[in-house]
Amino acid sequence: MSSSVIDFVATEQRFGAHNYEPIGVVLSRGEGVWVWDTEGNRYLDCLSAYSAVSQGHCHPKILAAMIEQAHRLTLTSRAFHNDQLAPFYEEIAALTGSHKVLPMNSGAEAVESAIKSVRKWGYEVKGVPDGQAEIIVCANNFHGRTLGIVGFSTDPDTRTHFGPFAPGFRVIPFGDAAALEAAITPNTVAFLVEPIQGEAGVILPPAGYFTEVRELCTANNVMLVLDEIQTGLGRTGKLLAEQHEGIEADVTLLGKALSGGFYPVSAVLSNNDVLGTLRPGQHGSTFGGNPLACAVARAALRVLTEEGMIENAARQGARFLEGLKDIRANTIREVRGRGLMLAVELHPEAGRARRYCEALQGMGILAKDTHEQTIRIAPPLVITSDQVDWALERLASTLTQDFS
Ligand code: IF1
Repeated sequence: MSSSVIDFVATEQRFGAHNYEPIGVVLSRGEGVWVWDTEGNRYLDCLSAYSAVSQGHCHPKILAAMIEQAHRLTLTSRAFHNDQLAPFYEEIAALTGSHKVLPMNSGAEAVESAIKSVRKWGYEVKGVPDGQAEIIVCANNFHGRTLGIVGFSTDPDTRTHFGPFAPGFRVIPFGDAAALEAAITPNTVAFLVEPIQGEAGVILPPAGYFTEVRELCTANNVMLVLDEIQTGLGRTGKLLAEQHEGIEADVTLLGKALSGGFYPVSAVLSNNDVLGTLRPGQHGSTFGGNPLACAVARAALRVLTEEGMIENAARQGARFLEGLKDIRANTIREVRGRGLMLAVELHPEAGRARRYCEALQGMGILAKDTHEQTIRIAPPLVITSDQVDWALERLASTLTQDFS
């Protein structure tokens, strides 16, 4: 690494909490699918900030909306109305077919807010005895890093030495409808699940699983809460991943690309029952629903739909998946994904996925490993066929090498 890169990294090491181990690149500029490091080297971003930059880096229309609003009004608190929140509500409710919206900031805040809301619904509408609400979650889940959420994580790195944790959660295997049926009790208020498990390594559900899940939740008056913070907003080739399953959640969680990567914006979307239980003073946030966040989110949703990004994600995702499956390499155990949410799982004897990500960096591609053996591939939804082919060439060249 050059001396300037070493300086940046050394300073981060010196002052920063060491809770990440970034790939050795210092980025300074982004545009569309491309990012540049401080040395001027260009990379195709195959992570998109974990699907927060789905609209492409520094999208000019989202930038313009942010600048225009920032000149006018950024934060009022919810003690007063502002002129961006109502249009944001109208536009996201129309786009997603939702009845109620709760605007928050980070994805984890949306998840925590959904947990509070479904519990409150359980006590006040379903009639669960106070303090006994149960929420079912899946093994290998990832829903954020707050204490409440890591309390029901099954990943030791995510939860070890952060306890004690809140009770009221049951863990079942992902993809097993019979396990869900067996775990439901009269006190179950919700099933919280990712349509595709992202951090677990892009784990797709078995065909028909969510149809059974939907039927079980309806039959048992259990709220189906789909965490679409990573899978939503076009990432899988449809607006929401639930559409691949032909079902509708009772509660949908959005974040990340809801702002196109410009600002933390998340939202809980639901039918009236769940969010309708919240009364003034019972939940809130300093920044939730602020005019700058709403203006940015409105622009992010607009470009996503008006510039055909969702359809492009379906088209280019199919091309990318096909191309990955065509790579003949002994290192590859499985290629999987939906839309532009893809993953290449390596055989254990091929060595750590991180090593291949480091080699990809040298080929001009930035990708991220997850759980030792899997390389995630999630470029911005604006990627073109030529750029997919460009990436496939370099992936093939790297994956046919052996870094064991
Ligand atoms: C990290 C993972 C991805 C998410 C889903 C909620 C949240 C996330 C499905 C919380 C956030 C981020 C967090 C970030 C890395 C990244 C991640 F590797 F951690 F698991 F994407 F897969 N639901 N995921 O994926 O949203 O509070 O972060 O806004 O913590 O390292 P957030």
